[in-house]
Amino acid sequence: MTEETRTGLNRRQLLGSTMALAAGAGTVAPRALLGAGAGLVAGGIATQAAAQGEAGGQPYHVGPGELDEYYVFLSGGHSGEVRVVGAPSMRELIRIPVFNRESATGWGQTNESRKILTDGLTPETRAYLEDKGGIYLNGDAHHPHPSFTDGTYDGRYLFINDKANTRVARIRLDVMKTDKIIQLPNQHTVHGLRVQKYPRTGYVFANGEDGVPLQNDGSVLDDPSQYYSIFSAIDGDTMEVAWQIIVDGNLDNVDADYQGKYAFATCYNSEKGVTLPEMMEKEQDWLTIFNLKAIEDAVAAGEGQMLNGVRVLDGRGENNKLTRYIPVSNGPHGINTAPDGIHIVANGKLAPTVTVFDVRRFDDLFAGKISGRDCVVAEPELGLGPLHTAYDGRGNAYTTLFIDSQVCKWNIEDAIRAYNGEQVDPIRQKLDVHYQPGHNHTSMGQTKEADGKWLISLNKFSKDRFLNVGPLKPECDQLIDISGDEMRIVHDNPTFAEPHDATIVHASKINPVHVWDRNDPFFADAVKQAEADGIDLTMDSEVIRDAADPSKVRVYMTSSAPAFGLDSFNVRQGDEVTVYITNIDEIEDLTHGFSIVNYGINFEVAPQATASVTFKADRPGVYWYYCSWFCHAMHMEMKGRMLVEPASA
Ligand code: CUK
Ligand code: CUA
Repeated sequence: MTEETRTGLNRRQLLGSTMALAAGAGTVAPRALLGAGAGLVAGGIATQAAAQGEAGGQPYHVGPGELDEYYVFLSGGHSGEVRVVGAPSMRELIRIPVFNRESATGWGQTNESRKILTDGLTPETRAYLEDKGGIYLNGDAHHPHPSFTDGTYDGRYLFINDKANTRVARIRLDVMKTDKIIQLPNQHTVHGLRVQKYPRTGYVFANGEDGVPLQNDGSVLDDPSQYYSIFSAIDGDTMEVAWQIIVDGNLDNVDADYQGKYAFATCYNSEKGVTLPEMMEKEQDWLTIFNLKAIEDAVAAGEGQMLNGVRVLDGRGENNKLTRYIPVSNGPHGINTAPDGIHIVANGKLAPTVTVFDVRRFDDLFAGKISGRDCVVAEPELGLGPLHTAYDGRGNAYTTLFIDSQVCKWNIEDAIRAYNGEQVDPIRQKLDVHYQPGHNHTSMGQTKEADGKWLISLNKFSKDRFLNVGPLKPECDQLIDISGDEMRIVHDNPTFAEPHDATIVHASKINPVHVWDRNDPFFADAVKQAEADGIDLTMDSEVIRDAADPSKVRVYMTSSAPAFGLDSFNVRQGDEVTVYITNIDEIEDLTHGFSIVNYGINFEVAPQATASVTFKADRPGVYWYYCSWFCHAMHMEMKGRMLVEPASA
């Protein structure tokens, strides 16, 4: 039942009447009343709190100057970035560039970011990108997941995958900057990504989706029998691949248990097909379970093979000691561990059911005492296109139904009773969402501290939901109040291309710094070079020509509102110039930028940071550089000239 059907009014009618009422009431925000439609109709003009109380809801309006209770980390999808949003307001707080090239921060242009973007590439990719600017310009970010300690978020890192170019990135949550990106060798695409919950992260699990030859050098082409999908575990502390497992089928999504013993992935295309009909042939695919202890023992014993610097083990087939394959209906998609630490739900996608496993039975499964299907404790039929499931910590699960455009709330214990033959309906409510939901996520719902307050439904289609912007529509994120017995949509907002997944983290778990620490490793290379040149970055502004290679020039400049340390500097046409800007302002939020006109250069320098860029001064003439972040009343005057002397003919 939707909000519309309960109140008997559609959104626009309600909005219209609310506007009129709000005008009379003076202080009542239209959005607050809109969400509390039931209260409004029953009681006329009501304050937000009273209206929400009557409807059994919780406050969600965040007024000007008020802070949100949660951080939401949204993947930017094929934008390649991570977006940080506050909940429940859904206000966008910041974007963190990761796999993309970003104009405001200079991500992909500064030396600091290029080092992060290039250090972890495979040698083959490095060679491939050599004449293409050295970095990938695209990324397809799907699954943002923070690091855990003891079953809940510890505020250290956020990990995210790039499906398009087989990369995994780590973001430091203290500064909200990407600090490591690695490309996985031997693997082709990274789709599912989640992290070890216990005892800590620990491992970052990364699913290889597509199968390719192990040595993908052209020696094997159109022979799918020699294609392999790979499952990788990355050490979250070092960001090195710990081990890889060759598996049967294509891996889709992954999750881990609360015991630190198993990771498990949904798997489609058990047929190993390369065309759609081939992939759809069989009725059943698998849940693939990885036994972490058995894998670590095999790695320690030197089993398997070393391939491109990584220990690769074979986890194919029945009764190998590393993996088990449990049959589930054709094409399962999401896999989600419940906060009870016991139940795991694989979402049917092409089947109307979800399959519930009891993780406590996996020991016996690996010991050969029971069969895979003996681990299944429920299989409720929920509706069409179940993709992902979230939890409220009160025993309920919330599954997105892609084809039905609904979120289905159901009770895990009742589903188990029904599976055991009792006459109970586990379904509590179906709520229309707008439209075609993919992932959903509850507040703290992927931790043992699931608090059952909010659910976000990430809908792939928005259709008529917002002002038309032409053929390419935004996606639609909807915030749903799940604190009461009934789910209620309280807010929706458009998003751009396209958040697959999100994580809702209580603000108390994240403690970002206010200004940079001058000792931060992010700009340690610049500090080192300056020391070698006898420069104190926080004091000196100076041009230094390299003694060993006179075509190299280093320009050191402080920035302090409203002036750069140099009004101008001279270089020669053809010089390789590196400009180091150090923001010596200590005031929070006083960010400067550095842009050189017609040289295609711009980047940010936040308080106490150093940022640098290297370029060839191959255009002679006068080029103004200016501060690109509005920092001061005399921000427009914060500029200087780069004078490029023509090369002598
Ligand atoms: S996937 Cu996109 S909706 Cu990449 Cu997690 Cu399911
Ligand atoms: Cu510095 Cu604007």
